[in-house]
Amino acid sequence: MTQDNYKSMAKYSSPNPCTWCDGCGDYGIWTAVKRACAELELDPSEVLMCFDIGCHGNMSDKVGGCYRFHGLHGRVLPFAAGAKIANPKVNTIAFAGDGATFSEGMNHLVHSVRSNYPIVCLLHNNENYGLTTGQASAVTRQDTPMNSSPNGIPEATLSPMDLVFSLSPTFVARGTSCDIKQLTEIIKEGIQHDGFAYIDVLQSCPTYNKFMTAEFLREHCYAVGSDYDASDFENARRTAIDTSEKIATGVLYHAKDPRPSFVGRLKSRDGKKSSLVEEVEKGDVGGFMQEMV
Ligand SMILES: Cc1ncc(C[n+]2csc(CCOP(=O)(O)OP(=O)(O)O)c2C)c(N)n1
Ligand code: SF4
Ligand SMILES: [Mg+2]
Repeated sequence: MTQDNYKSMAKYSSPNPCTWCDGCGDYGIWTAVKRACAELELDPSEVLMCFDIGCHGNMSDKVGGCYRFHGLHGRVLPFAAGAKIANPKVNTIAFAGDGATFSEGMNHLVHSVRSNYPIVCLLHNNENYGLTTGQASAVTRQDTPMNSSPNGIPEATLSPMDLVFSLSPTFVARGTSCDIKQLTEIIKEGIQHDGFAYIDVLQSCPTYNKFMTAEFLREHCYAVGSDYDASDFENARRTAIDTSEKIATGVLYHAKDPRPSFVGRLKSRDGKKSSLVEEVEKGDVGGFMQEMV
């Protein structure tokens, strides 16, 4: 990072102290996202960060400068997509948790991938409901004792990559909270992608996830090499899903000629130079209300 990048990164800082536990992977993700925005030389006024509810969502006032929105549990993707449709010029990043996204917000994830909303989804995958003190989420490994399920959960564990690849995504990546440099590069590529960029971040949660520790991640994850062809869908799908021995990280799939994003396909916006937010004006709904009476 250059001296100028450090200065730009400071534009995204906040006076509020972080409240995450010592060793929490959220610190790494927090650093990587600010660094990515700084290295892309994005002015904070060009960035919107949307947060779900959870430990990760507590980042909403630990970053500053840019636009921020802290929504309801499981609903960050529709908020982020709506904001992007209203103002496509703003780079929009949605921070989501595994608990929220793969349960309450599952429908939103499915429709976000198929809609190809041009936003980044940074999935803080710590394999549990962190904020509510360590309950099992849909991606918690089966048979792992968790708070409120000391014998492990009876349900099968959901594979986020299997799910996302079944929905014809245009961008899929995996990073870890321990490798900030790699995660920064992934986020930069995701921001520049004109479509839905799903980034699964394996995040350590030393307080409640005793299995996927930082040491585990360092030992089991490897970065795909420079000879890896991220435009090969079937190979990407296999590489992403097979975590039996080692876990591939990096940009795993980036469609070469991605289908147009949701915003690019909106016929009603064809040829418009302005954005919806610029078109907002006062209207008289009196007549309409009279008809309703
Ligand atoms: C609709 C709804 N259900 C449940 C909750 C309670 N709740 C708040 S945070 C949370 C857990 C969040 O887990 P996750 O999304 O994985 O985020 P993490 O805390 O792990 O970062 C739960 C269950 C809520 N606020 N709203
Ligand atoms: S409970 Fe886990 S995810 Fe939440 S702040 Fe602590 S270490 Fe981080
Ligand atoms: Mg979680």
